[in-house]
Amino acid sequence: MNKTFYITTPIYYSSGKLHIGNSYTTVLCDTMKRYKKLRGYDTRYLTGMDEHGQKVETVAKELNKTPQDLVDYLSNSTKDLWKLLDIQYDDFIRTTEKRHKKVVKKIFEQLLEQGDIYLGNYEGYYCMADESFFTKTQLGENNTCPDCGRKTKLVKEESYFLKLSKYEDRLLKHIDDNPDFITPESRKNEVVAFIKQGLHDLSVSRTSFDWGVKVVSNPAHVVYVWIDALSNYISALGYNTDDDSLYQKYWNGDEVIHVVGKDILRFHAIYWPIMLMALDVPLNFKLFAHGWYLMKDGKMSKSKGKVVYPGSLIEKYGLDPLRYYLLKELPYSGDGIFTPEDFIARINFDLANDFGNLLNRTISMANKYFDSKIYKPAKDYFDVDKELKDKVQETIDLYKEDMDKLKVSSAIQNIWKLISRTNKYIDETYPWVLAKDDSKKLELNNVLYNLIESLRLIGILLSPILINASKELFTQLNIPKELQKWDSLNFGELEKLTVTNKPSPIFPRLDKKVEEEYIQNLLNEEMIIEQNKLFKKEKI
Ligand code: ME8
Repeated sequence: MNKTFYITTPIYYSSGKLHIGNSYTTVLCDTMKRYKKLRGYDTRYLTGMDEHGQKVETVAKELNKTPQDLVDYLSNSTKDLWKLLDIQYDDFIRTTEKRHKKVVKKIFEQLLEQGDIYLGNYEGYYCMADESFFTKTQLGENNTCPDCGRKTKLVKEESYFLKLSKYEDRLLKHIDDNPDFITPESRKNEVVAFIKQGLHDLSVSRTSFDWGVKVVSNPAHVVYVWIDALSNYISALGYNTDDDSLYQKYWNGDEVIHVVGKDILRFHAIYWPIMLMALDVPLNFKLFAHGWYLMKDGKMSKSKGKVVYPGSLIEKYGLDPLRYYLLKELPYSGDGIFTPEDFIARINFDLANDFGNLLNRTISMANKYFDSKIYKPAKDYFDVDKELKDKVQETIDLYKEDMDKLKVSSAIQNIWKLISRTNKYIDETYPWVLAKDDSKKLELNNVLYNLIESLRLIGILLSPILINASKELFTQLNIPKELQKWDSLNFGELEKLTVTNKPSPIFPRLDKKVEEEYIQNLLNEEMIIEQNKLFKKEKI
């Protein structure tokens, strides 16, 4: 039986249109799903929408719409976006769905019956944008939210509480016993430091608004949106229902990964495991917390207006450049800054010059010198043949290591080192000189074979990342289906082939100045248009 792999994105708030920051998380998970699938895993990819909470209720009111209208509109627009980004999710959960609410209700009642949730009174500060509670001492100046800087509101109400303190030691032990429970390491350290300050019991219900899952035994209370939202990871698998086969298979399977932004790690690394411990559900998951995409002047945010939308970039430049940019430019444990200059530079230098040109030159030479037909050589002819093959093997090994740890940016950088090495191989073997001497036919065939074989393997490694370009590479080289698979990831499996005689550049070079200006204008214009569309003009 194949090993299982279950990967999830956070479920996004239904309070505005998604931007490239949210798209990053979704593309990253998509890439991981495709990678694991390529390696033969039985994969399941869950994403969805967080549709309850005070923020949704407030935005809907501002728009003069019902919350249901707003969440229906945003869930459709999000699905359209994922289609555009060619996201291969298996399930899209919405917290307003019956299947989800049923499970949340059961979870809440069970924890209440067990005494892990109890009724008390809450007094503290609430940040609606983050749907988070804070104590006075945690706040910034003028009672602002320590996470996002917005004004918080003093809340005094009857509330249910979840006993976090009871599970503090067990949680610390779990983190200690499972060194890769939270990665990167630096983020894990932040979580441990936070827990060690001592956990206060968490307010897990609200009475001052309506838009949420009602507590069954006391319907004046609505379940706190984070308790509701976190449950999606198992409600979508049918946990605690008549048919829990997906839950048994994937949650209790081999690998479960929740990918989250650093802003919501605390909820996933503290509240979620404690909920599961209380429910006696195995803590089978790992957490990967990534950084943010920033604009030059701060974090991208749905409500603050500093945003880059993926739609127009894809329309103008195609899908792969955006996927490449997003996956490459965010370092494993830091933040990244989106600029039009970098976006165009990545297309021109990495995609068009280094990669596209290598493919194009190789095919043109195969056409010109061998009427498109290339054979596997009987032996190596040059010292650099071995060097190239060693570099290919090293790249494959590093790729596996990186991808298994979600270090996709590093995997991409190593593939580009191989691309550079392959380009250098052309400069070192002088195929245009070999072509002038009829007695060097075998040497020349050897050069072209090695180039094509390197490109084939590069195509396999890139297939979870550049989904269209890798297909185009296989098509233009005429690589048979079975040699596009992970099992064929060995130099020399290709025997012979006839490449296309009509090569076309997979990434055309762009005019730097014109395109940078185009994106800059797009950013300025779109911000205004989108806000108007969503908040004023468009019927939703
Ligand atoms: O927090 N750069 O939803 P959300 C990179 N509903 N990633 C970013 C980003 C940026 N600038 N901005 C957002 C919520 N993200 C809750 C989650 S899960 C049970 C509930 C990504 O719509 C990042 O992954 O605010 C972040 O955690 C997620 O979008 C939050 O989206």
